[in-house]
Amino acid sequence: MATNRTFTMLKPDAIEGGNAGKILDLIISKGFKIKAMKFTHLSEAQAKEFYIEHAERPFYGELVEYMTSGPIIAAILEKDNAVADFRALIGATDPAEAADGTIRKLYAESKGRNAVHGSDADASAEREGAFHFAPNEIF
Ligand code: DAT
Ligand code: MG
Repeated sequence: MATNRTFTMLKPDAIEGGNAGKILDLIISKGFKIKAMKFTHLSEAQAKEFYIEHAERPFYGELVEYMTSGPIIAAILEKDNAVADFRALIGATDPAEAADGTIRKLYAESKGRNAVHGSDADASAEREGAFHFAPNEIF
């Protein structure tokens, strides 16, 4: 995947809260193009593997439990400077610290239930996109 792509998930609280359409509309309005997308429900094994870099953190169990608590929307997004621009659009991990107008400020409930995932680097975007999508599901 090139440096103009990033990976996102709309997390269970965003789906459960009925905010998926509004969040996708905001993402598209900011110039991101959807290159792949699916509505899915992570298994415990998938969530553990996806967040493996956090395995030693105290919140890992809570994170896996939350991410498997309901369905998510996973997507690959394309835009110039996709990774950095998308991180700016989603805002800080903790919605209390997220800037006005960011997705987490608008829709996140808490640091743990924070509405949306965004890759933190090009290598992460590549790994995370490939984790969720086969080559023939990316357009
Ligand atoms: P981000 O999602 O902003 O990249 P991260 O990679 O540090 O943040 O952590 C991944 C997810 O783990 C985050 O979106 C929510 C959860 N998380 C992080 N820190 C947490 C904490 N202190 N307590 C509870 N959940 C936390
Ligand atoms: Mg992260």
